[in-house]
Amino acid sequence: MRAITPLNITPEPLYLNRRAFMRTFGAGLAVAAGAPATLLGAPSEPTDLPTSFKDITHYNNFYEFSSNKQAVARMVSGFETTPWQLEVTGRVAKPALFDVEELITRFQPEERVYRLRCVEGWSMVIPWHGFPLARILEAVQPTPEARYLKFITVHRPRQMPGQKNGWYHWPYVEGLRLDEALNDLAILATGLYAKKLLAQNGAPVRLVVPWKYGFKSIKSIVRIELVKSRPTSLWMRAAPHEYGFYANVNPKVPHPRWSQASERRIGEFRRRRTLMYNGYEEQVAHLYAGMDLKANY
Ligand SMILES: Nc1nc2c(c(=O)[nH]1)N[C@H]1C(S)=C(S)[C@@H](COP(=O)(O)O)O[C@H]1N2
Ligand SMILES: [Mo]
Repeated sequence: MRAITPLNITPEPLYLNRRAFMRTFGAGLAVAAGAPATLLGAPSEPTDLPTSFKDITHYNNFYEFSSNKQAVARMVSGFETTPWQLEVTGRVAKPALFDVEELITRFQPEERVYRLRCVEGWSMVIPWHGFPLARILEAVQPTPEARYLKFITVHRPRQMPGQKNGWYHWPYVEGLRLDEALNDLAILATGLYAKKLLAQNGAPVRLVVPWKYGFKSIKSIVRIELVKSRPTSLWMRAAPHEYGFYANVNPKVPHPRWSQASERRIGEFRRRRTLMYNGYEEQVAHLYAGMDLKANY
C-alpha cells in the first residue's frame, strides 16, 4: 500500500516530466523502487498533477509567522531548524527524545504524493517525503491508557513573530485519535520534492494527514504526547463551532461561513469538486463508521 521511490535528488522539471503521464490512482498500488510515484487515493475527474515547487513553498498557512500566505516564505529566514529534537512522551512504555537526523536514518522516509485540502477551500498536490507515524508509535509503545495523540509546535516568539499575536493560544496544538494516527496514510514528513522541508512547510518535521483539512497537519513539531483524553487544538479553542477535532474533508458538511463542496486547485482556474475524505475514503472511512459526521466536524 506504500508508494516507494528512492530518496534521490531530482530537479523539478525532470521530476514533473517523469510524472506527467502518470494517470494511475488505485489505492493499494505498490510502486517498485525507481518507478515514478503514484498519487494515493481515489481519482478526481480531472488529473492530479503535483503542484509546482514554487507554489508549495510560497503559498503557506503558518500563523506563527503571518496570516498572509504570500508573506510567510520571506518571513522564515531567521527561524532555526537545526539541530532539532522531537520528544515523544506521556502514556508510553518507552518515552524517547529523537534527533531529527536520527529519525531520518532510522525510519527511512519514502515518497508519498498526497492531496492537501485547506479548510479555506483551496488545494494542492504535494510530493512529500515522510514515514508512517505508526513507526514511531511502535518504537515508544503506547500503554493501554493512551487514546489520543497531542502534537505541539515549537514555541519561539523571538523567531516566530506571529506568536506575539494574542488572538491565538500558542503554541499551536493538534490532536489525533490513536487509531487515526496508526493509519498508514498518516505520516511525519521531513521533505518534499526530494529536498529537505523548507521552514515555511514546517521544517524539520511536520504531520501530514491527507484526509483531513490542512490545519490538522501541524508544522515544526517538538513534542508528541500520548494522552488519555481528547486534546483541544488551537483552532478548536479559537473558533469551536467552526473547527472541530475531526476536521475530516467532507463536501457535504459546510463550514458555517462557506460551502465545502468544491475547491480551487492552486495553479488552476476552474474549481473542482471536493472528494469525501479528500479522496482517501477507501483507506479511512472505516475509522468513522457509525459516527454522525455533522456533529463530529
Ligand atoms: N504550526 C502550524 N501548523 C500548521 C499551520 C499553522 O499556522 N501553524 N497551518 C495549517 C494549515 S491551515 C495548512 S492549510 C497547512 C499548510 O501547509 P503548507 O504550507 O505546507 O502547504 O499547514 C497547517 N499546519
Ligand atoms: Mo489550511
